[in-house]
Amino acid sequence: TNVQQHLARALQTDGLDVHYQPVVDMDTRHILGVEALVRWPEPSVGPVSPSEFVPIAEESGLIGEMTEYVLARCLRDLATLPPHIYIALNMSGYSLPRPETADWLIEQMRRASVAPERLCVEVTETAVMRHPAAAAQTLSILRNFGVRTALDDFGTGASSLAVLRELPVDLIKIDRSFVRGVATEPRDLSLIKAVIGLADDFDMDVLAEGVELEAQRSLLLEQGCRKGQGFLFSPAVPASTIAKLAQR
Ligand code: G
Ligand code: G
Ligand code: MN
Ligand code: NA
Repeated sequence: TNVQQHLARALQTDGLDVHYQPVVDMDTRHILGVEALVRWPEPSVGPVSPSEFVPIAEESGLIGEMTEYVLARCLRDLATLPPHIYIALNMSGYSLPRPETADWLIEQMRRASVAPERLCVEVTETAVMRHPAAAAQTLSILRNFGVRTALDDFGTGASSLAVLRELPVDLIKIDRSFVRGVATEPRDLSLIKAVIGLADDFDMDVLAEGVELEAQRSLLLEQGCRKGQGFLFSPAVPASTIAKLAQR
């Protein structure tokens, strides 16, 4: 398609940007890390959302190239950020079950001399549940190397608890659709309490996505969820802005 050709060209001509959304300690508001989010400022049609072009990249075989592009940016930008800040990379459900993925990532990190703890790999719950054994294999290789692992969009993917219990992930990211109602909808609060309890039982850390309101922040903190991401703190911004924010 037309979009596919444009995207292929953007990948070849440095036409994509990578922005970073802070992950904060919701109590102190200090930046703990950032999530890399790809941006396509297509001049002829205006910005195209990754929720549109990532699926196109997956279907057209460009996803490998796009992931390489984003990772290269992350490895370069890590050098400009304070050493306590990590970058979380979204891994496509297409790459996750492939046996070469983990080795490839490790090789890129070695070449860039980046400490493994400075990278976190995010995979969606939906992608994991599609190929649980292969996903666990990729995640466990990365985690043994020292890379952190996170389960993204948690609550939207119908996890098997048996799979979740054995999954080598350090962090569960509660999907923003549940965070939205945490201060107003008793059922959302119940669900969030259950996820926090589950994470605790499985020795996993927990993070709330899409925090937009003070009321959500304080309720989440009260429930023992200390890490958060959302417009209340910051949208995704260029690496240079993160470097400035982190100095404060
Ligand atoms: O940043 P935004 O909310 O527009 O992102 C929309 C979706 O695109 C999210 O689900 C996000 O995880 C996904 N996304 C953003 N950047 C990347 C990326 O570099 N790789 C992959 N696979 N998905 C991404
Ligand atoms: O699926 P994933 O969690 O990777 O998606 C990240 C997406 O969520 C990005 O597109 C980002 O712009 C969006 N996002 C980040 N914070 C907020 C927020 O507080 N509210 C809303 N509505 N979207 C957010
Ligand atoms: Mn994510
Ligand atoms: Na997410």
